[in-house]
Amino acid sequence: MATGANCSVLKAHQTANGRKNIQEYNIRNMAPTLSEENRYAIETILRPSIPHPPCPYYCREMPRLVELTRVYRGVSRVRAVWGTPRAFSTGRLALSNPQRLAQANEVAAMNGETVSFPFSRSLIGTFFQDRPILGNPFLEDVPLQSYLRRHLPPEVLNGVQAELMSFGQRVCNEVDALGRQCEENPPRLQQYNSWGRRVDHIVTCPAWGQLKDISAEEGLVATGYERRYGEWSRLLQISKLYLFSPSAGLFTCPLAMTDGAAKVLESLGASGPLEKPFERLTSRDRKQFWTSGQWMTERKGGSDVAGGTETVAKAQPDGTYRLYGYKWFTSSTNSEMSLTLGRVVDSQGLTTEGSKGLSLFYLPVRDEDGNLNNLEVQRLKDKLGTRQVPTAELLLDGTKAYLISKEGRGVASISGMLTITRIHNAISAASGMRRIINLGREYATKRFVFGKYLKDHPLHMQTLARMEVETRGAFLLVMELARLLGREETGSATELERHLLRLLTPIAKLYTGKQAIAVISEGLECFGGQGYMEDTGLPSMLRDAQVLSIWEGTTNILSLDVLRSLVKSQGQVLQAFFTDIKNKLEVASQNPALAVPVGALSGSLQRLKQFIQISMDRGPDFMELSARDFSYSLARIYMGTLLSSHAAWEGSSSSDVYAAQRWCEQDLCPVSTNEKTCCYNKETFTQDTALVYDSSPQPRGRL
Ligand code: UCC
Repeated sequence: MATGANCSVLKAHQTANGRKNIQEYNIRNMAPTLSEENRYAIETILRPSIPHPPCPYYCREMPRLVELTRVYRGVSRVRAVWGTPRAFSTGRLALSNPQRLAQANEVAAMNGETVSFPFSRSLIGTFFQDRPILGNPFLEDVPLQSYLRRHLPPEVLNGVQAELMSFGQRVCNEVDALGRQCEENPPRLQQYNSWGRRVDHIVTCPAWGQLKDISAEEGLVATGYERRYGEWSRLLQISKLYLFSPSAGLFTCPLAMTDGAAKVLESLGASGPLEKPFERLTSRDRKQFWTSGQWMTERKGGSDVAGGTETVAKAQPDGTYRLYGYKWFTSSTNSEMSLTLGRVVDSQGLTTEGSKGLSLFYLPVRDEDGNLNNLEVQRLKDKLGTRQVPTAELLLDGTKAYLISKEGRGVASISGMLTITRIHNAISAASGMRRIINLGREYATKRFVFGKYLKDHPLHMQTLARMEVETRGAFLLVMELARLLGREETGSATELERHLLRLLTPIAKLYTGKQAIAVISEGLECFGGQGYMEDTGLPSMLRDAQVLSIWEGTTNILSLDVLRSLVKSQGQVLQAFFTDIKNKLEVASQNPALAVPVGALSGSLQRLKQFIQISMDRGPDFMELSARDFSYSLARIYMGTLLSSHAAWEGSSSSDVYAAQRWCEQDLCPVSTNEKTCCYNKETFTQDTALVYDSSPQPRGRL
């Protein structure tokens, strides 16, 4: 039997039933034109006993076959001569035509070979596009490896690299499949047991529990608090989270809050009633490990916490409190504990309005007997993405809690938690971008279209390269936060670094969240229609990314937090920003290849300074209206500086230089550009409102 390019044997479906269908069809349709002899030949070759080796080239043969069958109609016998390979699509069209197939079968039969349907009921064709393969995400991440080599002292580097290498393998071999299971088996609420008793049990899939175990074993929270590597411990922890996040089925959400809660408890001394929870949150023992919730959002909203919190706290004789309220959005609600805000009721039964009335409480979700702590799960939220995470509405109805801040210092005390969860948010954003690029570039090496692989199409590579530049900027900003956090927590941070950490946290959260949505959306396009198919696992990446600009403070709320940090520090955070950039650019300017990006950054810094001068004369409304563009400007300038600084390092590559050059081609200071067009003037608000509502009759009466 012939094989290879000259083979006329088409791969047949291997079931006997399938063959029977083909056989019957052929004989019935070809009967009028077939001689007795040829009909016999066809019946013989379609017998199930004949083996059918695969032939990937069969489609290419078909145009020639069609030609031959035309000749065949006029003559009684024909010799099969196979033609030059042609395009697949032509062949496939020919094969999908039953008449031609029948003729092809006949020709092949006379040559002693077998032809059968590739697209019949029993055979779905032979071309299958290979899926993108996830490799060890550490091995595949050159920027991460390069960053670690640049910053870590040699005695730390070896240990960190080895740990990340083996963890990367675990992510690829084990975590990725568990994350997928969580996506496919979302949590559900079992409100009553079989006997009608209210139980409010949140049922998660086994994979969710396994991810919790892995998180404990790998020290995904503990690493940040054990401080095995001193100031570099956060960098190791955050690198691990960065590898873990895109595979982890959103288990990163409880980890973010757990890390945030541990930070708050540690800063409060982790003693008394806080000692045990702190140990649990930072445990590596899967049986001991707890996760924490962060219940801040009530019905009136999650942004205006000071104005929206209705929960009240009644003091008890034993020094604890009972909470009464309704929490509208509580994530990872099956955690063992939570931190939450409430208003302490005074002896006259009154509470204080606004931020000054809010205090911070710790509460265990269940009592010693395993019963819910006087709270009811009203329902699970129906979300666009993050469906793996149980998110619920909760009624607190006398929930026992411990006051852990000074009365009225709730927001200030929980802000330590917000810093951590916002950094986690940025980790998820940067790592989501990295994952879609890694899959996209792998796919580009095996997807063959328009005569070549995707990787050989310049326009496709341009798209991926633009995504890569965005991702490198985000990655460096996240790593810088990890470095600063590690230094702050070990007492080695300078004042400048502490200011930078405060300023860059909201900037990183707001900017990388937006980047992730854009880059991942673009990334889906790299797979064509397959990027839109749920069972590829790709669409959930976009759905999950959409939350990154929403939870833990929306883009506008975080822009206002940037302003808060300026006001609270009396401008010192900005001073630190300018000083740090100046220092980094001085070093980068030594490299002639970086002259253009350094020039662009210096120019943008000047424009930013001028804008700040202007805004100081214009008052708070002007600052507020420009807050988002202002934050974007800080983000772009700082990320460009980090890219240039990394490119100036002697161990950098030409790609690092190229990434810095490309980043700095964009408008690095949009706030200055927009100020020139009077975007932030008083009249703008009126014009914006008129534009938005235009001739809409409904709200006109209310304006
Ligand atoms: O809970 C949610 C979902 C949970 C799921 C989490 C999963 C995370 C996973 C991530 C990775 C996968 S969502 C809830 C989201 N809500 C927020 O993030 C709140 C957003 N709103 C704000 O951030 C607001 O701006 C507030 C709440 C901070 C505004 O409150 P106030 O009370 O009006 O603000 P004040 O009066 O300006 O600040 C009160 C104190 C001040 O300190 P003192 O009194 O010493 O001057 C501020 O300096 O709090 C301090 N403060 C801060 N300190 C406020 N914000 C900060 C901050 N960011 N850092 C340091």
